[in-house]
Amino acid sequence: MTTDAKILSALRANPDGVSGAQLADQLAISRAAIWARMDELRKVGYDIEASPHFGYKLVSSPDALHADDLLARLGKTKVIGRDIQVFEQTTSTNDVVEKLARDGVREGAVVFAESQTKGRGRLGRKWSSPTRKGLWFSVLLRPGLPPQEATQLTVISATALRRAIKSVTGLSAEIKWPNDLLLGGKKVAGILTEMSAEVDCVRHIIIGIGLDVNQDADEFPPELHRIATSLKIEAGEEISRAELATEILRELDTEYAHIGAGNFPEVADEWEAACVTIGRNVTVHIGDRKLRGRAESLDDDGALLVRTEHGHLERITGGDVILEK
Ligand code: BTX
Repeated sequence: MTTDAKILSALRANPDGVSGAQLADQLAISRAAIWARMDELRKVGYDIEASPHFGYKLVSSPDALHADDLLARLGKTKVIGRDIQVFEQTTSTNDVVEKLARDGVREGAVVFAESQTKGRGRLGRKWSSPTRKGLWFSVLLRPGLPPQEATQLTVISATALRRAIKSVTGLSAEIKWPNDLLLGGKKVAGILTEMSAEVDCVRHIIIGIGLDVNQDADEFPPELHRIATSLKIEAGEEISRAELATEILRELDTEYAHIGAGNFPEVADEWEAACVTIGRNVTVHIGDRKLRGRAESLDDDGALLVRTEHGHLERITGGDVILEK
């Protein structure tokens, strides 16, 4: 943890205040250095009161995301969020993490951007990522799975996202296979899983998550008005993005450990229970191919099993699923 992360962590652990002497002792730096760091933190929007009486006290945090703050809030995790970076703007956080992956960075690294100029969905579709309105981030994983099991990671990501949304806002999102979260039938989040693999083993996987948090209805581009929503619209209040981001990473870390321990079927059960796709008549578009049938269940690798109108059971690992009435 950086010095600022340790300071923020100590301030959060001591809501009534912590003395400069105590902090200096804990962090093994001088009181003057602590004072200087507090000043820097104030400059980026942290309201930190200081008095001879109670020492330093954190009154409020800015809405902007700060890597040190996210690390401090998250505390120790097994894998996910061991390294966090926040960019004011990037093209796509998936591209930034792809470079990290090629540079050999260890798994668990997370990159957030306050806005993306080339945020993308699947098949090169555009993902709207306005400044500080949502959480736009990507996670680097090196799961050592065979490529056909990679869908498991999209499944655990959707489950983790859903849990975090529930615990921070109380809202129950539905999952649409494989990568959408819906509230009131509208898309509130999307997951873009990109993989680099050998024939029999995944080299790395990048999980890109876009979550609409604090947009008002009129802040979505016109083409998304009918199909997209935000947590603020649904909950009726502004949501703390830092709190939500931390909760998502914590849940993702727990779920990822489940996969490592071979407990994917349990996660899959939770996923299926929240999934609007299962039990519905669907049309699946896979490239130029179109398939109609009924989505029956998820298999052990996270693939969707669809009973076609001709009675075959098809295993779907990608493509676009349209829910029929
Ligand atoms: P998708 O292909 O399932 O969805 C893309 C479609 O979703 C678009 O064609 C559009 O109709 C709709 N859409 C675009 N922007 C939004 C939005 N903000 N909210 C709701 N609907 C929208 C879904 O792909 C995967 C999206 C992943 C986005 C993350 S953000 C961080 C990371 N970096 C990056 O470039 N992508 C991922």
